[in-house]
Amino acid sequence: MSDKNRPVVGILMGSASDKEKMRGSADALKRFGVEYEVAVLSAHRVPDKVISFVRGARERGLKVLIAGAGWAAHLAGAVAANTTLPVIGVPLSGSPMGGEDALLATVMMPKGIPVATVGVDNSFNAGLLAIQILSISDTNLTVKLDEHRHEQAEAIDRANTEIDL
Ligand code: RP5
Repeated sequence: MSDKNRPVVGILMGSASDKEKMRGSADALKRFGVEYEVAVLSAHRVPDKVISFVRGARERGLKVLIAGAGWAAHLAGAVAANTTLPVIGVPLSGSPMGGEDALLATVMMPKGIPVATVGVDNSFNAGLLAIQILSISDTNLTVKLDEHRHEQAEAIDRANTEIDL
């Protein structure tokens, strides 16, 4: 595999049933032409596999890890505990608590092991944040991020010319 096609972002999820909620990360990365790999890795059901995946991640060329999980969402924390790569947590809805449980489990990391947490089910923002991190050393991505911001601003301008009550 040439370096160009080598995944630089890992999208991890606690269950295959999280797939649709995590699609936003893949959408963002595809839109910016960033290669990624995907894995289902449960913090509670296959803890050893989480460790071996994450400990080899930097060597395999991954630069940012995104981890989405619902309920008592410990995946992002377990991932962050085993790497110094940046970890972005996506709390997912689906439990009787609607994602508030996953939000608190993901965001309330103890001092020393950070997880950058996005909003409940906002996996697109996790992908975008991964791209922003990568853009620190990739000016091509910086240009695309500026274009994306510009497109968003244009959409607001359009809304202002069309808004009617
Ligand atoms: C699923 O269980 C959730 O959506 C979540 O991602 C997953 C958590 O798995 P464990 O890490 O608790 O096994 O129902």
